[in-house]
Amino acid sequence: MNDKLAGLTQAQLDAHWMPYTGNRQFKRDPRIITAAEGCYYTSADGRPIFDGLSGLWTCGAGHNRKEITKAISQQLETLDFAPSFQFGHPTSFELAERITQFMPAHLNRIFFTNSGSEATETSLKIARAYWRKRGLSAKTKLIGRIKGYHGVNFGGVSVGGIGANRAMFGPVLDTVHLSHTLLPENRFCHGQPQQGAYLADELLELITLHDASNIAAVIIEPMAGSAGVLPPPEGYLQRLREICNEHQILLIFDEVITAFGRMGTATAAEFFGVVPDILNTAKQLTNGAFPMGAVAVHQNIYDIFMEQAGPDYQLELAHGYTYSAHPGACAAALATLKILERESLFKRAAELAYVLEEYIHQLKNLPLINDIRNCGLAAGLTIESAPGEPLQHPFRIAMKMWNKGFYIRYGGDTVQLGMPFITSSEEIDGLVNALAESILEVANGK
Ligand code: PXG
Ligand code: PLP
Repeated sequence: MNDKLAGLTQAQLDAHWMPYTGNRQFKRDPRIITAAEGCYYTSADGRPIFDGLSGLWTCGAGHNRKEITKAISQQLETLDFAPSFQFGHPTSFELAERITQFMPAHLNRIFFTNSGSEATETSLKIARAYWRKRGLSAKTKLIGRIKGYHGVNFGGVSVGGIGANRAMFGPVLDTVHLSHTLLPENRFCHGQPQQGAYLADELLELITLHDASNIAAVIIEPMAGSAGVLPPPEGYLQRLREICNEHQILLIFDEVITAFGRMGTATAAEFFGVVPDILNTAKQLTNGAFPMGAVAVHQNIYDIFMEQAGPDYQLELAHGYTYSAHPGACAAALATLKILERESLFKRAAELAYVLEEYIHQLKNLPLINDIRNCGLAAGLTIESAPGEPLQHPFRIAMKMWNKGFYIRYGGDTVQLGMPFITSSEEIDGLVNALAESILEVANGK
């Protein structure tokens, strides 16, 4: 019976304050994963569990890719750690140049972090420092968007637009937010909605109010992930880009979920045809096998830092993490990019995106379903609230799915899917059928 616990004691369970988890519920009824291979986990009680979210949007190439784990172990056996402040190791330079091959033209200067949250902080600090280097030190204000998720550090929650992530933590940075783009008229639309490009013009109002001379950057997820998979309305990103250009405001794309294949392309910038000044990545970069983020910066921005510094031994940017460009992470990323390319996994994700789109919208007429959205190999469903308990239905649906052998994400009033790029149409069909069953069970109070 207790094999569900993988031999753990209650004291061990209690000792770990788990992130973004209902700790009390989890420790009463743990969901422990002990192994993974391809698109499947093994649960502690020995069941195969289909990975409907590619880890946490991390493992598109499938789990336990030997090429990646070997590259990491070989690298660690040769060089376990090297300081990346003032000294370097070959793999980080090789990786930086390799990443530029996946980025839009000119986003060719790469700053390494260990997570998406750190990528956010790095991009916001570079944006502010850039204007200061240009003699425009009043340009400090940061603009985010409602429903945006940019990680959990103070900069990230300041520009972030999910109330629950900010509510408990007191004053944050001085930021303002654009409206989100989830419009009722776009419910159940397939892919990018037609309505809503006009929402980008809100940036003009913010500029009127705060003045461009005080604004450093706008940061958005080109397709919002965590809030429930919100593809941008047609023309919206283009309009934001134009306004940023006209008013000398940097545009930062947070592509922590979208970069390296989720959209069926290397980046969402490529998918939507809009190029930011700074592009943040993490997650899929190492296929989840090692923590790493990377911030791709336009060469013109980098050049300003190089030109506007003192003697050449002086720092151009007082910023960096102990583990920036960790050798193990660099090896994992190089091996991941090789697999993504060799197996044409972006193309495969793009093909599967059509399958997901077709299947997921078949759930439209089920009870509790208020909206369904899809873009790339990702889908989000908005679930009707239980009276007085807005979070209960998604939680119960996800628990039913776990019991049926499927891992999906639930959060807020949504459930989300983002299966590995190596999955099959049959597996997507199986997942969507199980989801339909689970929704019906919850709707019927089972
Ligand atoms: N930006 C974006 C757009 C993200 O999606 C982060 C920054 C922060 O990355 P780190 O590595 O610090 O977590 C994220 C992370 C989910 C889920 O289930 C999404 C994230 C993290 C965990 C779960 O949707 N996004
Ligand atoms: N706190 C202390 C006391 C430190 O010495 C350091 C790094 O040297 C940090 C925090 C930051 O750690 P990291 O570079 O891993 O982000």
